Amino acid sequence: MEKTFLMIKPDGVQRGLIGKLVQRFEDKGFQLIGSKLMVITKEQAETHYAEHKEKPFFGELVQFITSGPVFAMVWQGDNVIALSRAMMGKTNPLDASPGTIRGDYAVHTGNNIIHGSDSPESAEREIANFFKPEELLAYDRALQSWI
Ligand code: 3AN
Repeated sequence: MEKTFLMIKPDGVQRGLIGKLVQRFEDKGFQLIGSKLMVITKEQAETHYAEHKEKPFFGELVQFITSGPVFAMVWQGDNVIALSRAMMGKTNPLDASPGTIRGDYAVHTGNNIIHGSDSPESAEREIANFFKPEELLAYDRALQSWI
């Protein structure tokens, strides 16, 4: 089953959006298999955003993501990577359609509420950066076969 790493960023946590955002992914039909509220270390942030190391906003990005608690999650389901990215909307809230998370809740690119892995390789790397294998639970859900 495909897995993805989703993270409600410090702005989403401060704005009290954890419940609403978890609800969206549950409503869609995905399964939450791990989650925790955590303050991520500078090292974890730099590993997570390594592809942006040369960008002018890198320092700001690391500063922001380590500035307060984030809600880190692992979700699973068919096509969960692409479908959760579609639910998040475009990176720049100016381009994010209404109805998407960023379209509904975000104004600026730097504070865009949520992160989601963009490929199976990123998902594997990001899950390993934030979770130990024993923090992910395999369990059956009675309604799974209806989705
Ligand atoms: P996404 O989160 O949609 O995959 P990425 O991977 O291109 O987007 O960017 C990672 C994060 O870096 C974004 N979520 C955003 O917080 C930040 N970011 C991207 N582009 C900019 C920018 N031009 N200025 C400030 N922050 C940016």
